[in-house]
Amino acid sequence: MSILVTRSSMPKLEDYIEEIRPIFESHRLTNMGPVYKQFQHQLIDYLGVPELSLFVNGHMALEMAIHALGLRREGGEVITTPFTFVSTTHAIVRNGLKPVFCDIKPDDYTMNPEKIEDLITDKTVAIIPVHVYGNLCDVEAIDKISKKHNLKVIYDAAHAFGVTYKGVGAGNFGDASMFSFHATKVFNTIEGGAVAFHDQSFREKLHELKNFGIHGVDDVMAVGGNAKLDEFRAAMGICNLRRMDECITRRAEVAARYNERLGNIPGIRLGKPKEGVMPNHAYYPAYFDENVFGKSRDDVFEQLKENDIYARKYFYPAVNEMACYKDGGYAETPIAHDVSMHILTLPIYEELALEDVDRICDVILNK
Ligand code: T4K
Repeated sequence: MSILVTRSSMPKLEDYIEEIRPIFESHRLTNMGPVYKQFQHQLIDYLGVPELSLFVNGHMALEMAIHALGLRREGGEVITTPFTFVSTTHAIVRNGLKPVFCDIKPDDYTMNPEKIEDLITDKTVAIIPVHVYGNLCDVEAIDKISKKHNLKVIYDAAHAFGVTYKGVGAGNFGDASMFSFHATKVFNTIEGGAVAFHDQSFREKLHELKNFGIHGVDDVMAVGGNAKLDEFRAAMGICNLRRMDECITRRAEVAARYNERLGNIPGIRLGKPKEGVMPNHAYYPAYFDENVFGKSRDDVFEQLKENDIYARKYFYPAVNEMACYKDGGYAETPIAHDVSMHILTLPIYEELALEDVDRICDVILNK
C-alpha cells in the first residue's frame, strides 16, 4: 500500500453518526447552530484561549482576521515569511496589502526576529509570522518588536494546534492566531479553521465578516462575506477533539522512531523545537545536505517515490519564488531559498506503523 505524507485522523464511524444524529433530527445544518456553539466552547477549553471564532477554513480565517484588525490601508505593508504555504501571503495580498518578506532562522525555519526591524517602514501595519511544522516562532522577541513599533501581530498557527510554549497555548500570542482544521492537519474538521484572540471587540468584527455583516433578522451593519463552519464539520471536530491527546502521543512515537533512525546521520538535519515548546508533530521535516549525505533532497524524494512512498517538499518553492509573486520585486531571502531546496517532509500520521517508518528510513539510508 502507498504511504502518503499524511492520512486524515478519523473518529469511529459510529461516534460520528451519534454526533450528527441531532442535526438530522433538527434539520439545523448551519448558521452557528447548537453543535457549532458546543464545539466552539470545547475548543476554547482545549486550546486554553480567551476567545475563538470558527471559520469554514484556515485561509478565510486569516483573511478575515487581517480585515477585522483594521489593517487595510493604501500602500500598507505586512512583514511576513516566504517559508510557508502560499495561503499566508495570499491572505495579505487579497486584503490589498503588500507582503514584505523577512528571512527565516536556519535552525527552526520560523521568521528571524533579528531581521524584522530593518524591514519596518512608515507603511508597515503588521507582522504575520508562521509557526512552521508545529514548532513556535520566537514569540517573545516578536512581541517586543511589535510593542516597540506599535504593530499588530497575527500568527499563522495553521500547524500549531495544541502546541504550548512554557505551558501557554499557541493561540495566546500576538493580537490573533489562525488555526487550520484541514483534513491534512493534526486536528481536522474535514475543512475548517478558527481565529483565537483576546480583545472582545474583535469578536463582533469577525462575526460580521463571516456572516454577511448581519446583526439581527432585519439588520445588516457591515459588508461581510460568508465563511461559517457548518454543523456537520463542527460534529467532526467534536469527535476528533476527544481523540486529540492519543493522536498527538501516537505521532510523537512516530517522530521518536525517525529521530532514532535518522538523528545521527551526517548530512541529515532534523527539526529542532524551540526550548519550552511542546510540539504536536504536525510534520516531520528533514533537511538533506547533498555534499555530506551524498544524495540530494530531490534524489531522496524520487527514491521514496519509486518505493511507493510519497514525501512532500513543503515548502518548495519559497513563496517569493512562486510564479504569481516572483516578478513582484520582492527582496531575496537566502535562508528560506536554501531550506526550500533541501527540505523534505516525511510521512507522519496517527496510523503510521513503526515498521513503515523503518521501511522509509531504510530507503533513505539505502539499507
Ligand atoms: N497556512 C499554512 C501554514 C498552511 O499550511 C495552510 C494549509 C494554510 C495556512 C491554509 O489553511 P486551510 O485553508 O487549508 O485550512 C495541503 C492542504 O490543503 C493545506 O491545508 C495545507 N496547509 C498544505 C500544507 O497542504 P496539498 O495540496 O499539499 O494537499 P494534498 O491534497 O496534496 O494532500 C496531501 C496528503 O494528505 C495526501 O497525499 C493524502 C492526505 N490527505 C489529503 C486529503 C485532501 C488525506 O489523508 N485526506 C484528505 O482529505 O495542500
